[in-house]
Amino acid sequence: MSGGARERIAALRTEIAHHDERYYGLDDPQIPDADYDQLLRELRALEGAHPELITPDSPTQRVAGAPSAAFEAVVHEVPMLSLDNAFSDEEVRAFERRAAERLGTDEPLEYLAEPKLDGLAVTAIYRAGLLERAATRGDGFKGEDVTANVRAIRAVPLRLHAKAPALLEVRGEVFMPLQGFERLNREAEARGEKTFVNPRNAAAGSLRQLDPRITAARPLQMYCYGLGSVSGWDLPERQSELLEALRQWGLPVCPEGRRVQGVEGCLQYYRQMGERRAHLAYQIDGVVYKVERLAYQTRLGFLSRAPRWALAHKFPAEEAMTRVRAIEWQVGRTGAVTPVARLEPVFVGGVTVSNVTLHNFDEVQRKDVRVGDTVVVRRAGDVIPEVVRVIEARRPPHTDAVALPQRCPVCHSEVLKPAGEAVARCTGGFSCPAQRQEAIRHFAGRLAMDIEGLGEKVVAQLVERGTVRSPADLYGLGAADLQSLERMGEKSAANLIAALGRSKQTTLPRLLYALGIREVGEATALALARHFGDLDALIEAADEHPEQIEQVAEVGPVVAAHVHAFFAAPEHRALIGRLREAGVTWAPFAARPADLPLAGQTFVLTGTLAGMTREQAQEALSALGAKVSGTVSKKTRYVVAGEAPGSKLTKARALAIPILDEAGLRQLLEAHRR
Ligand code: JCF
Repeated sequence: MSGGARERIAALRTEIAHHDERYYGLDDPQIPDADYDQLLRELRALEGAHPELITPDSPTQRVAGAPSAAFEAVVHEVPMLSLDNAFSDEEVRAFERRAAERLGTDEPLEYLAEPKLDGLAVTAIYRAGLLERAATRGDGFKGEDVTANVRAIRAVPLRLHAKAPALLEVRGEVFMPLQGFERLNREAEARGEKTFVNPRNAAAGSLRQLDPRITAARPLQMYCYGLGSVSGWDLPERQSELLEALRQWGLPVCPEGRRVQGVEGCLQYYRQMGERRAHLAYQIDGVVYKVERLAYQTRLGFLSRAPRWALAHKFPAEEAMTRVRAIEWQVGRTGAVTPVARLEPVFVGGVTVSNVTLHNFDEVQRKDVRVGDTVVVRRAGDVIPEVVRVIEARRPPHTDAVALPQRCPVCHSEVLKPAGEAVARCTGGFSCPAQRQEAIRHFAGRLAMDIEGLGEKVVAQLVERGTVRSPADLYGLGAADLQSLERMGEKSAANLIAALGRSKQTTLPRLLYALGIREVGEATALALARHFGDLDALIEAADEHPEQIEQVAEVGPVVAAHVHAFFAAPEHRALIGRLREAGVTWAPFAARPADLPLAGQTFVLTGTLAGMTREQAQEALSALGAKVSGTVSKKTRYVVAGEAPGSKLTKARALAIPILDEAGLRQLLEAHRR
């Protein structure tokens, strides 16, 4: 009486395979994980009652059999090639020239461009549509049989759809998406186990497990990109059609592949991918170009180990190793004493890095970075470079852990690190030349008093000579003081004096920002200006009713305390007095919300922005008078769409509401900066 069960089992298997494909192959799941698990449970129960109906391609049989003792060797019938690498546009152009020459054509070639996944190459053989064997690349000729492990990867179908060739060997990359990698490491850390260095190692380690149950528990993905042996199928004309066929048979293929025209199309794709790289769900280390026409691929053939019809165009490596020459402490505007590693210069992420901040003492301790250490430095996209970790095996003998300086390296005042805080600070205040210098630089900055020509080098000299001790001293500078500075001619001195003169006419938000009150950025300065209208009102509140400061929108107790403390200090009151005496003026800040540039406009945010948090975007917009709302309507002025936007974007399109990407938002904010 297994007739009904037989049908239900078949239906469940098809349905589960379908959801595996939706999830892994199409990145578009149709059902929640819990529902999927329920299907699997039902199938397991039915198979338990009817063991005679179990077949190897059942999704319950992904992990079957005992752990093996070793991996058997597998000889690849068609060798698994590597790719030639290009590191520059010129090398890509040379690749195209060589290919065109061999083919005897002048027309630009067409290519299939795709990301180069950072995982490990695997080959999988399907016979009569069933996964029969899978192997690693090994040396390209001989790999290891990892069938049991590859079967355990849900991204890899155990059975192909109908019409798959009698024999199909597909090649692709097994990798670990970043989210899964981070989760895996979090879990390992929580158990006190060793973490994986990067997703590539995690994928490789997961695949090289003798117990496939471990592989099954790892979040692996596979994207197929080519073929090995095939029979029972006439190859299509193009690489893109080949990939489409793999997709049709139910195999996962990277959705980012594109047909591009000529070398310029390749380079454009490379740049686009370079920009998107940081936002992809997985790591890539370059892009791959393949000549589209398979007939051309055949004619181009191979040179030793690599095809002449494909090229890997690498991104600059994001990680590199170098040595720490010194660890120094820098003193910032607010006295924060920050450790900086001086490195042997190293080319990473497309630039040469020789200094990298270690952020604070806790981080130095956590990473245990020491002078003489070999470290891994990472620079991803435009993110500031960081020390990822120390290679302890390369630590020279007799090193000491770094200690927090007791005294400021610049002014020798005491350094204090309040318990529970990460930041240590020099207690010297304005008496510390480093703090003075940074305060003056900040004061002169573009978003503060905007004193053109007063750059870092000029400020450093003025402070060093003692000509300028406080921002107010700037307004007493004469041509003679300036002309004697290095690389300062008569002309630039005159320009700087004119710029100083112009800067005296300022606005209250600029002045408040320029004062350098801790935690008061430009948005907070604007909020304070808007709330109090004039400086005297703010000072009065700070003196008499400090609780009023907390009532300002966007100002919390910490910021309020800093504002209060700032105006309580006599030297700050003296500074304000001297600025006024020097002729610095600002109009009372009359900006009622209606006067702000984006007043009356409603914005809606959706998706993730790369360079700012949602709160920052919200704050910046509302500082300009805009309203930020959660729902799109006809009245919405703009929808700002980041990565992975939601249904708000769909709605915006339906209502024909203008859509801004992150660059557009930045432009708009910049245009309205005071
Ligand atoms: O994504 C990759 N790592 C990748 C490797 C993509 C490809 O299209 C490849 C490859 C290695 C060899 N194609 C070949 C022929």
